[in-house]
Amino acid sequence: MSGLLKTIASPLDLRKLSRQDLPAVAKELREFVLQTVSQTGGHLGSNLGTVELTVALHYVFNTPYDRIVWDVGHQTYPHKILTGRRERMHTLRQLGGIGGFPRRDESEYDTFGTAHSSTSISAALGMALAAKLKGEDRHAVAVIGDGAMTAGMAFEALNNAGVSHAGVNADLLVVLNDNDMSISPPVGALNKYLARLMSGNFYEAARQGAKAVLKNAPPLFELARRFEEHAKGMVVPGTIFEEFGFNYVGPIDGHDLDALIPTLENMRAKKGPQFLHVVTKKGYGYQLAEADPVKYHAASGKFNPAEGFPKATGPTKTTFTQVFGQWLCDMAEADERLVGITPAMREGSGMVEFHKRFPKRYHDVGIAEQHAVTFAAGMACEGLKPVVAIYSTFLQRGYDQMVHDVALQNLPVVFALDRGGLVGADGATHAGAYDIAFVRCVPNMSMLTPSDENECRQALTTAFQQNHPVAVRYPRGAGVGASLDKALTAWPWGKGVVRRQGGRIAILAFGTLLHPALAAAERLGATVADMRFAKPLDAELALSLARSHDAVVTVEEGCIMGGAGSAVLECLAAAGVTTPVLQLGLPDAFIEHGDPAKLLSLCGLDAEGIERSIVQRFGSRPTLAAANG
Ligand SMILES: Cc1ncc(C[n+]2csc(CCOP(=O)(O)OP(=O)(O)O)c2C)c(N)n1
Repeated sequence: MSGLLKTIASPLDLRKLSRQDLPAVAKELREFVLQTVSQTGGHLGSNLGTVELTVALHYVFNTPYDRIVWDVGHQTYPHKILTGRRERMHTLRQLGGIGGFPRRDESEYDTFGTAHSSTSISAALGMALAAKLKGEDRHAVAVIGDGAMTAGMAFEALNNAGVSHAGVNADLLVVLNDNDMSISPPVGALNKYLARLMSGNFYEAARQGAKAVLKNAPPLFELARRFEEHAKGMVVPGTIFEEFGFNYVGPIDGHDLDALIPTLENMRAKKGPQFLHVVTKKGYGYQLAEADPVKYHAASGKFNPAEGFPKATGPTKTTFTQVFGQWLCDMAEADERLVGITPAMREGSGMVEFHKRFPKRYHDVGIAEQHAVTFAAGMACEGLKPVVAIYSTFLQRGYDQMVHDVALQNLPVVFALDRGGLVGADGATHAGAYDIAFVRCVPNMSMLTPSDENECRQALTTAFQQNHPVAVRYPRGAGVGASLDKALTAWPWGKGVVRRQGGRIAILAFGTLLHPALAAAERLGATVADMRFAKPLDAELALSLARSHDAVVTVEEGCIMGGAGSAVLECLAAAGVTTPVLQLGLPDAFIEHGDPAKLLSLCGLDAEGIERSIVQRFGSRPTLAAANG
């Protein structure tokens, strides 16, 4: 690292530099982001695209006294580097290292924890009004992408921010970082609207105008004001954001510090809700990422910046996501009522091929989980068979819609819940820890927990054949590598299977932890059942195993509280069966980012951990082994 960046221990140092130095800072910062991500993996394109914006915001605003809230927070690497974490960036997303998203416990500059999108305007509005109530003159800034802006929550916040609150107007600045991309190309009417704002000569004229105006620097403030008025005047008759009650400025070039800084200075001086529309390019400054922003949204591991992301070498294991994608195409072929719905996660949910082959039956609804679920409900009312592909963690957003719109009306919607369980480097915000608990308590809902790739395909087929709502949850990444039956075979409804017959202990496994459970059982001489259904629970199997063994152990990669193990306890209690039960699963704690295998081991959910817990609870291993004969 050369020159300036290493002199910046905090934004205070940045603010000591002259304006002329800032392009050099931005250049070094961009290089540092690229080098870091090439070693650690993580989000790339969005970070490269927000370098200048980050420099400008920390230069103009008095952070951390002034609050910057980053939406999603996947674009905060430049922010982390400028706010005292440069030397720890090599630990990014690793166990004990710094997180890939803002965290209040990591830095006072991380004003609000994010990772699920579209929360920034609400949070920043709360901060802005709190400042007013407390008589503080701090500013609150929300930085939100055009993708995140498609969510209902962002509009709920805009709707609330633009009005006075008992006579008080929030001094809130919303910066829309418009790069014309979500993870995949953006969808919806808002996107078309933003494109219209930028179309024609308007944006180019504003850009050139800014440059011309700002050439003869002082007094900058006045010139910036003129630029702003110039820009504003060109948007006739007022933007949708003005209709919401904001003072709209833009669009301006988000890579041009000479446009960004005076405009931000100017807007900082204004009272009431302000809206700045900034245009950036995802992956800016790194040719490969600019050319293929979908691919370069995030790196899964190390790469050589000169060569780009490595090509897969040799056969890689099929992931559960790929199993789902293949199943979706096969089932769509077999049943024309199938429609596939994704809230902006085409790639992550394995739907690229389905989109290609069945474009009319593919629906990317934007980052709008609530809408995705109710939209599916509407289609189900009309006799279609919707499959909502949604990460377990993001279904949390669509919970009421699942309860009120789908389950209450008993509509046949399939929820394909990817990333069930721990997710590794993305950490607690993305963990699919609660789905078994929050789905199974809802009447009419069922919850299937396949244990391997082929079971995943079978579970999806089983779910699709029902005439009521069913969730199928499967984890991130690959499983044990089970080979896939070509046929679309369904399971007998509500039935588990005994996978190993043993003695005293019966392990009831839900999902992919069946395999470490089998390994532990091998050493303990225990019985193991693949329960397959967290709901409806195979009560007959659970009760017969409880009655024929001295102890029952439940295993799941989900929260213990209310999870599948709880279902077993409820079943035993209802039948008056008093066999002791040990519940293994995720503890009542948020599990941080890190290597997935390490995290599972820390939670005691690898084979050794399962064995250890059983021995601790029910006696030493030799005794058990001897008893099992
Ligand atoms: C509620 C929710 N749904 C989905 C996601 C997954 N996700 C992360 S970033 C992203 C795209 C965000 O696009 P945009 O806001 O335009 O930011 P950009 O990456 O383009 O800078 C999505 C869909 C999420 N973080 N939160």
